[in-house]
Amino acid sequence: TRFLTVGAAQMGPIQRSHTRRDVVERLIAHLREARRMGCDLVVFPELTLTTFFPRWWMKDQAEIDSFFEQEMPSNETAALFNEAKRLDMGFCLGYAELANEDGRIRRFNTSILVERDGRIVAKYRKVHLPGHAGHEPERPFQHLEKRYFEVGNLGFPVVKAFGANMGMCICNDRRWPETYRVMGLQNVEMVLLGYNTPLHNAPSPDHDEHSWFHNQLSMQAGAYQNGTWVVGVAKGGTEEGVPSLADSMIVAPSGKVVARAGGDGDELVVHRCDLDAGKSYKTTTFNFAVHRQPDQYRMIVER
Ligand code: CDT
Repeated sequence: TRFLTVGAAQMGPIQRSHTRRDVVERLIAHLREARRMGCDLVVFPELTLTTFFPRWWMKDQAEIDSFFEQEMPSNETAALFNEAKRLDMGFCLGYAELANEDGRIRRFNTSILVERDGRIVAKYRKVHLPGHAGHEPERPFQHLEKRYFEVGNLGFPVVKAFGANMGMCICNDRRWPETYRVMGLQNVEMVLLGYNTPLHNAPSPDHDEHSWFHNQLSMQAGAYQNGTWVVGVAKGGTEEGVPSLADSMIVAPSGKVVARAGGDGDELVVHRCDLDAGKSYKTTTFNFAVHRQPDQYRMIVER
């Protein structure tokens, strides 16, 4: 059997006054603890390097772009890459990406997977962008991902890394079965995902009390139905006055939660994952080649 020891590096709040350098210092503290606990891979949340800026309506493009990274590694994140390499550990990092592509500037909500030698081996750009594009001042805070980001254009890639088939998705993606299934069809063995989930959703406040349940339900279903590990990592706590779900967790291919954060601050949740644990699911109940009926699912891609 193959094992991979993974650390879900939950982060407490990152306020607007915190610099990239402040954040990277906290990320490095996570790496060092993860090393002591025998981790091979550390997973950081969505938009790890700054506060969750889509909560604000901004018009000044320079102000907006101050939350984006133009290169990776950057001056501020080089220390993270160097420390991980020195410790012989990989990591997954979410950040706002400013890319110059097809002759124009494009902005994505991105995560990358970095191998032990410091190489970026996979990139994912968030597909399901929640929230709204226009200013809705009646909300206590905004959720302007549809304003600040384009829909990701890389699909859901699954790559061989850390001796496994690794995939990524980001936050709202975890609520959609298609996310996991597209990776399941590529034989994914571990899905790495970071999230920022405010505990209040203005258009549907009756869902608020179910935030914990919906988070867990989505990740457990995705894991079980595709025979894959799911590593869900929060930025939790109260950030700029907005309380967010913590509850980072590692879910086995059985759908069982095997490790979980206790608090809502910086906290490392570790599990030694048996990468072959998904095999019995992939070869029986969810043997796709034998049991799936894609002809009957056409509507899914036609509408
Ligand atoms: N970051 C992110 O995708 N958060 C969403 C909140 C949606 S409320 C408009 C989530 O699905 O957790």
